[in-house]
Amino acid sequence: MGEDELIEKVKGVLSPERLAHTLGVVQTARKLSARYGSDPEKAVTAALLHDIAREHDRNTLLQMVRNFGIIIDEVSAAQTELLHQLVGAELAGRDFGITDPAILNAIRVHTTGSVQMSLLDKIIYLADFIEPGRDFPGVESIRQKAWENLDEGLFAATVNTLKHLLEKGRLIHASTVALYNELQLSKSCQE
Ligand code: DGI
Ligand code: FE
Ligand code: FE
Repeated sequence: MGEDELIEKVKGVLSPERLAHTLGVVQTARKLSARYGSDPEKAVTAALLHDIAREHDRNTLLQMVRNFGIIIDEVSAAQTELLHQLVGAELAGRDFGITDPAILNAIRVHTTGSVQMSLLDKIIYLADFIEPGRDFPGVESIRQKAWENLDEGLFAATVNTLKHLLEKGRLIHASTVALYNELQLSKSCQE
């Protein structure tokens, strides 16, 4: 499927607001992949598909988790918004014919992040965070860092997420914590 064909198909599953966000992620992912020397085609495909499961309600997502045989942990089961990364990767394969594991993994970890993220995983995670439609406090500084140094951008985004989750009293997924620790460890090694 070419990019235009993918866009047409994605339009069918996203609300206008989510589509605008998705196209922002595509634009940012394209720029980040040029900046950091990643395959732009893979970045565009992963960006286009990253939120294809985002519009489904909790029951539908849980049903899909069962049907796809996805094994989920307690925290993902309790927090609906953590399910769409897992279901999204399966739908990208089933409905959009994506077989490239690099693209599927970037979708699968785009919300929580994970340890040992690939360049593509990091680009999608960050593009999702800083696309032009995002306007939360602190986004400008994360944008700047993401452009200067990918891992510093990633660290800033992860810290922002953790603070936000703590403030709201939400559950924190183990992958979010693991990413934070990994980045913090590599920072302290450099000091
Ligand atoms: O799908 P989007 O809204 O574009 O963005 P996303 O896939 O990054 O999902 C964002 C939401 O996921 C945001 O409200 C923060 C939340 N999130 C990220 N990590 C965790 C988390 N929520 C919980 N409960 N725990 C996490 O570790
Ligand atoms: Fe998402
Ligand atoms: Fe998103």
